[in-house]
Amino acid sequence: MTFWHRLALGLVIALMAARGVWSAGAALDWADNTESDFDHYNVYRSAVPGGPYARINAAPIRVSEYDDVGLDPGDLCCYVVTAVDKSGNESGVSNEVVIRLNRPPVADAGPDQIVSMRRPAILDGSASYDADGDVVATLWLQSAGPEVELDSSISSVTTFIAPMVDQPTTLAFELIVWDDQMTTASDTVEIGIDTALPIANAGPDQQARGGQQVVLDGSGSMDPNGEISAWLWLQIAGPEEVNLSVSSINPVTSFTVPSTSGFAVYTFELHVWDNDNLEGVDTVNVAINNDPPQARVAPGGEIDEGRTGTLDGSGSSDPDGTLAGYLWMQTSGPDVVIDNAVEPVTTFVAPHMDTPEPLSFLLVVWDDGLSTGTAEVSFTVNQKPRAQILVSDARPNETKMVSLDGSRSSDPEGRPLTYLWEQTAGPAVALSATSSASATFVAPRVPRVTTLEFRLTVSDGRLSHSATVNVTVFPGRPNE
Ligand SMILES: [Ca+2]
Ligand SMILES: [Ca+2]
Ligand SMILES: [Ca+2]
Ligand SMILES: [Ca+2]
Repeated sequence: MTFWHRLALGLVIALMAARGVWSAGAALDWADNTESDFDHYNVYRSAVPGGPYARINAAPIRVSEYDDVGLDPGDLCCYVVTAVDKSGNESGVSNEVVIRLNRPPVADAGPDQIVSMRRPAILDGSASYDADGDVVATLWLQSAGPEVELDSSISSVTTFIAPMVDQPTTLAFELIVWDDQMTTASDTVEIGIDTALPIANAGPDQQARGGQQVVLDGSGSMDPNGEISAWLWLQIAGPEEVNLSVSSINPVTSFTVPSTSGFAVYTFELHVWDNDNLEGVDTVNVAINNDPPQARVAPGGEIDEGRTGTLDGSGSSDPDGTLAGYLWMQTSGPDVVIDNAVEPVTTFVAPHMDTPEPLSFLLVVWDDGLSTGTAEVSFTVNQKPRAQILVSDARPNETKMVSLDGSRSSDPEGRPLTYLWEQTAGPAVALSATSSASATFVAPRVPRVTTLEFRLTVSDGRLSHSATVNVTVFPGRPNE
């Protein structure tokens, strides 16, 4: 006789439900007993861990597996197994295997509904749940009525457009859900189509631009068994409230799209009532897209005092529409007159300035959707240099050396100057230089008091300025 005390540690027990087909039982499996006088196994079950256990096999079990069936979902099952030898001796119990049977999910296809023809109907299965896990998959199947196309058959919430029918009609849908143990549940919902309700038709969705007039046309609304007797348009979404022109209680109304930059959607609801005072509703979206215009101005640069400068914004553009206006404004520097501030290309006259400062202009452009763009341009104004002459002796005697010094001449921008000395009156003298900052000459012999005149012209390379000086020469030798 062999007393089989304890099963091998390799005992294997598996839950049948884990194979995805069953939540009402468990499939047990364990290691074979290989002793020569082995006869059969017994399987015991308890609802609480550790027992007390009750035997669940009616007949001796000759193989090392057992299917326990007919249980309730959610039950806690604690199993042990024993071996019995040919003499009827029973071993001690094996290790305990504890299993919680899967609870199936609960499908909820939502309440039955009545909808009017051509209106969207919503199938809402989002109340489905799984008490001990998650709903991991959803499937909608139509089971009755004229076939419709679901927006999605695998989303928990989906929609379809109620078809046109001649008489009241019921569509039925089955909702199937799966839990994470691949156990399924189903529910059905009925959608009735009412042929007495009026059918609101707010027209197809539209696209428009800022500033444009949009017509909302509900004249396609109809009543299957009577006539439409009242209309009402309501705005239900949009970045700002619009004025529905004329009247919002007519089949056709309109509004002017506010200016917008970027993308915006306005949504309107059309309510209609029939001669039985039954109501129908439809919505329409008006999508507004307006990319802002891009202001571009030709580069500024340096401009000479008194000259005409050009402001050129003709390179501005609108990526998705047309430019509707230009405005030039001066933003820095002494005020200048802009020839025509609303033209893409215009001019101004560079002013004289006591101290150099940049002239800046801002161009604002706007598009057909009244969206704006700006660009700036700056000019520096080159001022005239100033010629200045210092004379060493404005009243020399003849033969005296006289120097003419133009080095005090200056340019407001500090540009390097070029010089030009000329004699403009009196008997000619030989100037030591004509293109240096300074020059000298020897006072000529004169029979009487004689006046010489010299002119210095300085240039900054763009603009020039002249100064003159008189030198009066007296007869007779200088004193020294
Ligand atoms: Ca479950
Ligand atoms: Ca009706
Ligand atoms: Ca635009
Ligand atoms: Ca200058």
